Amino acid sequence: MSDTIAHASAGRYVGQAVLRKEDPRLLTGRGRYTDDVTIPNMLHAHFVRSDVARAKFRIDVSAARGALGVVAVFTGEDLNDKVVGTMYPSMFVGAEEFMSPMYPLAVGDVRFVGDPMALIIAESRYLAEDAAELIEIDYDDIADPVMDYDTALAGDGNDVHPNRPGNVVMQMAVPLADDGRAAVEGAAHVVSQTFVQHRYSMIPMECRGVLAHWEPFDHRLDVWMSSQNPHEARLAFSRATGVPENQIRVQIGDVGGGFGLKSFVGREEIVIVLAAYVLGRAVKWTEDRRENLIASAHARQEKCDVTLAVDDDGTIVAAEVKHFDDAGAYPMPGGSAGPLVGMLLTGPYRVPYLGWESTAIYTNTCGSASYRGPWMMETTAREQMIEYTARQIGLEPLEFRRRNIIHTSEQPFNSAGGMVIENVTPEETLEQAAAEIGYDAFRAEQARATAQGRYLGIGFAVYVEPQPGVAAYANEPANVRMHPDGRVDVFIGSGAHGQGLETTTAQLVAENLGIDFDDVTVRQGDTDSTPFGPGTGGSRSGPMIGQAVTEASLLLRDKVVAIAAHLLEAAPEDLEIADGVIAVQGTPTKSVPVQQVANTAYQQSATLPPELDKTLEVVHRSMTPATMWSNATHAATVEVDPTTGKVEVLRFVVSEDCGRMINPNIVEGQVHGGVAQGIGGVLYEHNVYDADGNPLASTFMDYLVPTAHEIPEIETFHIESPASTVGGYKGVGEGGAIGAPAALFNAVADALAQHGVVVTEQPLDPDAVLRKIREAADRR
Ligand code: MCN
Repeated sequence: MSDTIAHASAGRYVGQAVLRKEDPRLLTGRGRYTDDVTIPNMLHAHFVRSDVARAKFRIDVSAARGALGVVAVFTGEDLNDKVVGTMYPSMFVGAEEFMSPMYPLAVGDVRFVGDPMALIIAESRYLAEDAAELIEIDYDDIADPVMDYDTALAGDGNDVHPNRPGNVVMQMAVPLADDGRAAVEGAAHVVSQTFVQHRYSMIPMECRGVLAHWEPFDHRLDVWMSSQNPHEARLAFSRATGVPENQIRVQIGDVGGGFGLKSFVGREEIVIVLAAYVLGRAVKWTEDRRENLIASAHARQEKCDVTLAVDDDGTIVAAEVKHFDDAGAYPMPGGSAGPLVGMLLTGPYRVPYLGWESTAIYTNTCGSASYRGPWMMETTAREQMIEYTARQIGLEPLEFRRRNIIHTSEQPFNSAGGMVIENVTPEETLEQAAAEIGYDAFRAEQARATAQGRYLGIGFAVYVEPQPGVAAYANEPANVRMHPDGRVDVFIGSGAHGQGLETTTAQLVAENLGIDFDDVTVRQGDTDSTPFGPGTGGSRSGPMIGQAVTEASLLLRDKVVAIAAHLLEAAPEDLEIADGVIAVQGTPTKSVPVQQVANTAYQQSATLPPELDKTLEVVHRSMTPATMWSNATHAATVEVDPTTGKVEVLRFVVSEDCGRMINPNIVEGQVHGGVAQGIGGVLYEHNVYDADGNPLASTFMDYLVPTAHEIPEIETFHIESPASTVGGYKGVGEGGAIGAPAALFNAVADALAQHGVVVTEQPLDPDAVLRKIREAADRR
């Protein structure tokens, strides 16, 4: 291992596996989710959705309007013009041309099964759903839906949105330069293959939900919603309704998972807020699981045509990729991460030349949204291509990686995709994962098993993950306030949705202020009390909340120490804080409790010199460093049953580097959750459609989410290398879901390759695996 890798030592709280503050509440059923909030006289909403993928429609809601308990029924014609500004969230304002037209409710045309056509508001959800039976809908001109890349890009005028001709959401390219083309032409091996990833999605335990209340006399819009991004939501509601931001309060409470789905405000959430605004009553909508599965957002349906040019000695000399992304009918912002897939394709490898093109298309399916590592197709395609190419040119995949991986000594490394990659340890994690999974021993066991007709395989995935620092992500706030009793509140601009920020944020404050962990309260997810923040996304809370909270706590510490220095008649630089007591270094008897300092500042301030700052409060905003990266290697072993096609995951090893860990327990939990989603994605989960655009997985009987039985123990190892952030933290939340699919896919591909079977497409459910085995047998 390189000696540039420093292993950070644990502090009193930072680096410790402190038990999660939120768990007693959440595990005893005392969490407060959006659906738990009630307001007297609130109304309940139900959406009427399209049953067909593509049609013109007429809707008659008159009978429903007179139904028992119904207060209002809105169609697109009634509601859409209530949007005074834009439907686009702030991050993407100005980039509307890259996005689908966004209507609150469908008008005239429906574009996917689940498209919201009307909203019924009634005294109860039951009455609203009963009234839906009275709505009459006529569908005309049902054209064949656009369901695949070829149909979408045929250029025959068969457009999902007439004002988006050619079905192109976004297309960008940086072609291979002439030198790169020459490198391909001169290479000993040029290998091309297409890799297909299928549609699966976020599936949070808590579906989406929103409760909105407009108080016309106070000019006050109160919104409770299940969100990863309360401030962004407030901005979106302000733009849609015209209510100024400071008259809108968004609170998120506890959030039962988001995984990217709740990063942005969806059509339904805008519709509920508009309806509450129009009616002047509180309106609640809680998405049910069927709606969540067919109409919230989908992800991952992408394919890549990849070419690698390789010299005789196994050195990669150039790469080219054409990426296609099915964004559905109404992609959400962040739903198509195409340019990142292209730019990141070379990942942790030394590839001198890269050409890329990325195209996102509209289809008559549920729109896409960002899902935990939304650009992860670069890892899926690259890591599958690495192993595929290695087999084609007769090299061990591990050896092929070793010959091309970027060493720490080569960093900062300017990638062919235009990125500056630094502070990453791909080689170290690769070697750690290979050692921990017992690579050589497994290969020997595999050879014996293959001779007996068994299908054993091993696969790897190595990736480097950027934590973005652009637009709203360019800064992160943290405000810290000490109370007269010495306890501290910390206000962060984001809001946890499962990843434990209440705990890690308190650890950071306690560590840097030298106070007790239990004396810190984390305030989050309420736009009235917390500073504007960009929410959680891009695995940036660890690095950026970590940095902002560290800096704010140290600024507050300076103020506390300055007052203590006066009380102790000592120089501030001679003081230290530990366990809530400030003492002169080397003379512990000369000390004062933090609580006494706080009490003096607030209640006996006249006893302090006028020049001493007595505001024990810090308002802080931290700027994002130019580059932030983390990285990991995943390795899996599997056995495939050639008679049933079932894949058994034997072992799953992760070696990750998120820099200094704030809480190793939480870091490992993040890795485990992401890997479970990756395993579920490759083997079980599929938002499958038929050719007419009907979703075939609309319950958990059809959409298979893995349980503890399907997920093996995930063995997690750490490398803590330096980071660009204050505190040394890098992101980890998305990584599990980025690396796991490719590692598992490669393990299955390796098992099948031992018997001459080639796979390049997900999912790898038993049917698909068996079909591939039979096709290969038929060819022999
Ligand atoms: N952490 C740490 N040490 C580090 C880095 C992070 O202890 N060196 C901790 C953080 O303090 C935080 C957690 O690990 O508690 C994840 O941090 P980070 O990687 O910064 O990611 P974010 O907090 O920004 O979370 C977002 C990320 C994304 S983008 C999705 S999507 C996601 C996720 O992580 N969705 C999740 N993790 C999830 N976990 C749960 N349970 N539910 C989701 O919906």
